Amino acid sequence: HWEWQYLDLMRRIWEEGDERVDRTGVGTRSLFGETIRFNLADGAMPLLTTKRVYWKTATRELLWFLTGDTNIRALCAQGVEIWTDWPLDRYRRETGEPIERAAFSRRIVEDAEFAERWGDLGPVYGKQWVDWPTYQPVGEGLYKQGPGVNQIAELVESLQHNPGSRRHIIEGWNVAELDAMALPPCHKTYQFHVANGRLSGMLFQRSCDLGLGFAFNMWSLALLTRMLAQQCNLEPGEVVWTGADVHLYLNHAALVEEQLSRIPAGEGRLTFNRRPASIFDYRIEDMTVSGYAPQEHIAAPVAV
Ligand code: UFP
Repeated sequence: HWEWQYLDLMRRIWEEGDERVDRTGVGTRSLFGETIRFNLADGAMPLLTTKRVYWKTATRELLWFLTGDTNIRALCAQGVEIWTDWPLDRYRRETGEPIERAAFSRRIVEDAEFAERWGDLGPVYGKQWVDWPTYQPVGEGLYKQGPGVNQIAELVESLQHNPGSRRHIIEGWNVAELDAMALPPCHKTYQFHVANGRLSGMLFQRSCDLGLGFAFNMWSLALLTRMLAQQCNLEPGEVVWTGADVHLYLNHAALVEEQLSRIPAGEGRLTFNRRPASIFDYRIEDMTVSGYAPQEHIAAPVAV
């Protein structure tokens, strides 16, 4: 079962990882430079079976990236709170008001002006993926904003018309704008590869919370690859996940112990209910996952 790659990595990090102080102050054990592979043949998807993975949440996030949106409002409106803590933190810091997360999220959904003021994450993935800023010289040392680059649209173009290219890349790491982002991209670089009519996808993730983040990041890599394959009339190939700083937070001991006691079994499969007109037209209702019978979800604290 492919999932042993994940469980073995979890065990290795917990037993042999270097203990380090991290940005969040929680502390981690970490290994540097790890790979996990998965074959997408026959609709198979890399969903962990040793705990329930909320794939719809990850899917809604990916679809939100593709709209170019960087405001959490559309996510909160769908009950997706994975980005809420960053704006919430800023709001509490800047206003001193000890608002509850649920109340903050509700206000974001109900009050458009409030969302405008407090809900934006800065130029994170969505912005960079579909509207990477460009600058045009207009005079001596003067520039004006040029048209944004839609990396996703260009990727579909290049996969369709120049499949042999070694430049099928989506980049999130816009160096000039990192300071303005709530969180610099973790899943920062995707590269795609076409061979024998099959599309494979690879992710370079600079930083991975193996206990919480990985399951989402692996799903999204596979889903994006499947969507691109469908749009480009290619068969799904393989996904290759690579993590640079792959870590377990020290407060995830209970999760690690529980998950390592479980045995992976079965496999989730994904079918698309239709072929949307473009890569930007997918909706959550277009996706059906079957055969996914995971073990119970394991909750663990998120380090912000
Ligand atoms: N993290 C992930 N995957 C993600 C994401 C965040 O694993 O998609 F957005 C984790 C990695 C790390 C933390 O534990 O969030 C980001 O912190 P830093 O920027 O210091 O690496």
